[in-house]
Amino acid sequence: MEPIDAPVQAPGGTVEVHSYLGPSDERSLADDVLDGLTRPLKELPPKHFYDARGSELFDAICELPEYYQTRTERLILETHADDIVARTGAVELVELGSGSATKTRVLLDAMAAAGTLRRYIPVDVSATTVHAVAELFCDEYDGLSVYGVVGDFERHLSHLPEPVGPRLVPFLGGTIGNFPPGSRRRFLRGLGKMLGPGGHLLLGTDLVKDPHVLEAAYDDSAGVTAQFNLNVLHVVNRELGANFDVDAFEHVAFFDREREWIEMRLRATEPQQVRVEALDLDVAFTAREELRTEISAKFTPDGLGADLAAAGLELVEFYTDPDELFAVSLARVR
Ligand code: AVJ
Repeated sequence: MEPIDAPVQAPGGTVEVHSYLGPSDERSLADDVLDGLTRPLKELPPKHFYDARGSELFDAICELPEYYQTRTERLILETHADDIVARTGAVELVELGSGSATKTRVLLDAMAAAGTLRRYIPVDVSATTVHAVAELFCDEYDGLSVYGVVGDFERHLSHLPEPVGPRLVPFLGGTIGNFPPGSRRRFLRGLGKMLGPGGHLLLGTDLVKDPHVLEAAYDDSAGVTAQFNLNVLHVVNRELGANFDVDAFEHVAFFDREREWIEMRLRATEPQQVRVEALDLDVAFTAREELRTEISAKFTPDGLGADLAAAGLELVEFYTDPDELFAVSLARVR
């Protein structure tokens, strides 16, 4: 698919938005539900948490006392943004999934202050989001060019424009932890391919720590994470005409010490027969049967180095907070 929108001249800068989503992309939830609910161990990928309600709940999670990740990463970025910009000489920033505009602003501000900022490249599956951030940042940063890409950052990274200079690609929030180890390395290798000459990846990862601290972050006392987890059943009910009895599932979160990841599941409290109309699919849950909804990997510096190396990348700088709760790693192609 080719560009849908013509370049628009904006005061000082330019905005252009290209879309690569086709009809096949709407199949993703249906395909994932068909695959995931017919497996011997039932599973749904975490990307379907984020409808309007799910995104609201996630924003609420980020403010929870138990969920230290968001505020810690923000602090690390604020502390080291100038250093990151100085070390990379970055002139453009690629944003993968543009929900994180506040974190991006910290980096764009540092690039603007250093006088290097030329271009912003938001990539998001939502055309509305891409247009919104494009306009917002175009107004905010004088002379900024915006090259928006409407697409899935897991599949459409080959459509990014050629770099106009050293590129910075943040992948923040610990989202890399949602990938199982093999896909994680494959995805990181893909990111490496789009860095271009002198480009850097800026990777946010949660760190291995006391399991109680980790488990509290995914099972907060206000029950927000439980609501967030259960919301995926509402999504499937609404989008695919399913009839999950959401009240008959309970939230489960535990740290798998061997694999070093948090796992979230939904456990059926009683036997349940679920009909998914759009797929002409009937699924049975036995009492206490669990549906895995997310893994969220936690990292050690060594493990991170090994993943980066396996993806053809090398660590340039490892930024962390005083309590070593979270890390932001700067990496480049080896
Ligand atoms: C957005 C994937 C980083 O794994 O911590 C928050 C999502 N899940 N609480 C994470 C999430 C439960 C979050 N990521």
